[in-house]
Amino acid sequence: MSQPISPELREWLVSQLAAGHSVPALRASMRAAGWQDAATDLALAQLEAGFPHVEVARPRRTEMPGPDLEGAPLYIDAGDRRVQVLQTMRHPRVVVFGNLVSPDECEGLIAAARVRLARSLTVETRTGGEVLNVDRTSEGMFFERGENDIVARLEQRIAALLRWPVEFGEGLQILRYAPGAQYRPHYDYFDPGEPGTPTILKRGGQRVATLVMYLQEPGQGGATTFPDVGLEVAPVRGTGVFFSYEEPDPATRTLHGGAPVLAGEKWVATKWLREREFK
Ligand code: PD2
Ligand code: ZN
Repeated sequence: MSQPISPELREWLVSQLAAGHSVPALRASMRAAGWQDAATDLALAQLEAGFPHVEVARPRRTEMPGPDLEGAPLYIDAGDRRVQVLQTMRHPRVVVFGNLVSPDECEGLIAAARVRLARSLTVETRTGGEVLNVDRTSEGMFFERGENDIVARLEQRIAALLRWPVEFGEGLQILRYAPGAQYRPHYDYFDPGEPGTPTILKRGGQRVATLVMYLQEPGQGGATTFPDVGLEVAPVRGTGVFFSYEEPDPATRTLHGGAPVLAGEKWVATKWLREREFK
């Protein structure tokens, strides 16, 4: 039936897991080394069968997306751009970035998205389907990953900035908020208690982090709010707010919302990061 994994690979996997590397990180390393995901999954499953003490099925999440803040840098080299670190918070983990998206990129994304807008749907964890959500009065659309040059460039930049593989990200979502539109406070992870969640998780696992990038600032209102900690991030064009959540749990304090736009139009791009490859 299946081939046993080689002693060398087994030894390497055990040492990596023992050193605290997560299964997603191992999968990324193995992919970089040319392994197919199916082979990786098989190797990890075989390892689990032989080493029940190694938690392969539900590892402690030791690796998370996020910028390298070691040494309290003011700037981070994100490959093609020097991104500013404007503000950081530990719990919840929130980082506000400046110089993240250029004015041309903002305009290009808006122009490509505008013609494809529809009233925003959210994933409904009750069924695993998509529904119109009264809590979200914006309009939106999704780009495929790498769909056009701007999207591809931005995805590479985000991967470098947040140290998370491009393949672990969902397609970029664009939202437009007209005056009065808002996004009531919610969590971005999928509620583990809902019956539709296991179906959703088959594709890429849980969401573990969010990056909201501001493409057009409204005249007034439209902050991204974190009600648990009283934080409001101003929707300044070209900047973005990153937050991460190790567990799908309110204890992460990542409840957040989009405050009502009071004047003008607010446009954002959201990138959600999953724990595994999102195919
Ligand atoms: O547009 C926002 O500020 C916002 C707020 C909360 C976006 C999202 N959530 C999201 O896209 O999940
Ligand atoms: Zn959200």
